[in-house]
Amino acid sequence: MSAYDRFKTVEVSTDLLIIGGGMAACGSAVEAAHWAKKNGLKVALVDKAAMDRSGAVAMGLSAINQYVGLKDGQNTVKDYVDYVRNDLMGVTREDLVANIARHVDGTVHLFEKWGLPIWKDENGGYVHEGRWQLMINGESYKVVVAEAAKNALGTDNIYERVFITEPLMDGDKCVGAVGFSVRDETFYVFKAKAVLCAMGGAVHVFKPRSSGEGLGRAWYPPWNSGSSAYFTMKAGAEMTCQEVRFIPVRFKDAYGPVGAWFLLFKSRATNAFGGEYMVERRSELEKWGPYGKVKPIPANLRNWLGMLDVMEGKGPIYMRTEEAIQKIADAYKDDPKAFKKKMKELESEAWEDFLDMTISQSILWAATNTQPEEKSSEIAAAEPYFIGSHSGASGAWVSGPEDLQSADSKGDYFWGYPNMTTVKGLFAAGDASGASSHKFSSGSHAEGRIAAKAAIAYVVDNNAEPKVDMGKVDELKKTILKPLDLFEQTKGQTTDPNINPNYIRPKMFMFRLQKIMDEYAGGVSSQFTTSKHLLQKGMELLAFLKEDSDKLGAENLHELMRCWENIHRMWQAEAHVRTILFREETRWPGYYFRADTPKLDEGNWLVFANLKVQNDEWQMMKRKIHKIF
Ligand code: SFD
Ligand code: AMP
Repeated sequence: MSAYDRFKTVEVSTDLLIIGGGMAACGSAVEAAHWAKKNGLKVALVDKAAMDRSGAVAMGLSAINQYVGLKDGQNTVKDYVDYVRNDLMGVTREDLVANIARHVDGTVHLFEKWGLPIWKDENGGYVHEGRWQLMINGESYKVVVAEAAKNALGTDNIYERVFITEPLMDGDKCVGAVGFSVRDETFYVFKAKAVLCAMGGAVHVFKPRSSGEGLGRAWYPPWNSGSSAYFTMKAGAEMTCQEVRFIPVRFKDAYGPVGAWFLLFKSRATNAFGGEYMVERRSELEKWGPYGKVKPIPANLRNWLGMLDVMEGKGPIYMRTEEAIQKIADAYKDDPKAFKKKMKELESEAWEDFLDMTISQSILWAATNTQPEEKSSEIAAAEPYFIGSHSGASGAWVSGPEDLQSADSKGDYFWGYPNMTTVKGLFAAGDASGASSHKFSSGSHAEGRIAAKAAIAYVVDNNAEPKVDMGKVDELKKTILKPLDLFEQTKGQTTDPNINPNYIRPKMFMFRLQKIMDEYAGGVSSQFTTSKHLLQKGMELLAFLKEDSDKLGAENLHELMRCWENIHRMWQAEAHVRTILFREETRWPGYYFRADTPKLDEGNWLVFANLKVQNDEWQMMKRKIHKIF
């Protein structure tokens, strides 16, 4: 029997469908439940994993990276907008950033109310890692946030371990989604009056530094596989900033984050000769327009200065953990007892930073006899990620709020419902929405709340039953399940199931995609450098890959998910390559360098590079940047 005949079909009808169970989706759930109750509406949520530990915050986090401190007058919304605009080299949607900034503190207070331990100082104030960041004991961060979401929605309305593959459309309106269970042979059809996409970012589009024995280790998690980008693009939504990948500098090989070291411990990074690239290469910053002169120096430029050292053979680059710890403890050097106590405290904070969010980094320290108070650790630029919530910006182009528009921006940035994409009824938040970087875990949750409130308002205004073409759903069921049949029918034709001319297994498909991106689109192996000619060649190879995606084979449900994850990644890849090609300048050195257009071009390219896919045609377009604050 074919998979199509074997799989039972389950239909679920709801008013609002939230797709994803991560930070943005959990925020959406809490807010949607509140407004749905007031309006007698139904909300369902579907996650490919188990919400308690799904998404980027699975392992926990050691800081909340966005807290504005409006009530205490620590900062203003404008301060945050200025910070984000500068960090993104001038390319940002100020209305979206401001909307999140004015709501994010409330989200953080909710986290605390729900039980998340936030560090306190002796006066009862939050302990800051940096200006915007709060230290937390965050190993159970996701469990705490998911519990609130589950309580709000009720478990009957939550579908876990269901992988969403495609949007359902009624003309230009999104009316639901289809997917399959990764535990039993069930095909799901969700029909909804509005859909909120929050399926995270994309990892493993590029070849990772960790390959072979280390494959699967990454900073951002590999289960963030491009579903948000695919879903919104397939629905026909306009996308933005698809060229703005994020490359974080991380502790080498286990990807421990650096924020706590640079900001809390005030550590320096030095090269093998003891030189400090942030000091020695300061003059390089002159080349990057007004953005080289701001504080903090944009993340990509900080990367770039370190990369110049590496390219000159001055590596390894080290995080000087021992120096930073000694410097802090030095204040107690005249009191041996206090000194010992402080050293113990610093040592435990250093380990906890990683035990809270990147456990493998602590394991690597243990395995290499690294005591951070005695020995430096290597840091390196990681592979590129697509993550609109952190320091990248890729995602769907969404409407901003009406009250934050200027006379100029309103026509371009506002179309009725905050966080609605250009597709009717389709909303996006977190990594799924673009041009509003630096929202992180807290801002993604806050943005989820904003989007959910707007989505419920949309349903109240457009309360018609979704029209779903069941013939089309049937076709989708056949296409989605096809890899299972292809594998089953042809697996006996060779002795090794990995090598078979009839199908390609998802892992091999992913390796092929990663090789193309690594070599042609500026990955780790090509020092993040590319050019028009390399990109054009890459496009040629991506077209062959796309052709072969029809031949993906899956041995079981788990592999079927892997097949679709990689198709989603492939679309993210194509959007990226096309947008780097379109933008004829280098604006984010340290994220990527276009060797044939090696300079910033403020005259022609201080704009958003957007795209849209319709009837398989990709359209590229420039959109104006409005200064509102
Ligand atoms: O230190 C489908 N992040 C940090 N944020 C902070 O606030 N503080 C930190 O300390 C941060 N750092 C950090 C961070 C992330 C990671 C991995 C590390 C360190 C090691 C960033 C935040 O985590 C991030 O900004 C938010 O989590 C983004 O939220 P959101 O909701 O956009 O994405 P998600 O949480 O990953 O959730 C995605 C969900 O979608 C599901 N999903 N469901 C159904 N069908 C499909 N096809 C699906 N595809 C995905 C997922 O299961 C998940 O539920 S530090 O480095 O800066
Ligand atoms: P990271 O651990 O690198 O993700 O950083 C956590 C937070 O600190 C993010 O908001 C970063 O943008 C910020 N950050 C990290 N390093 C620096 C630095 N050297 N200067 C200023 N901000 C930083």
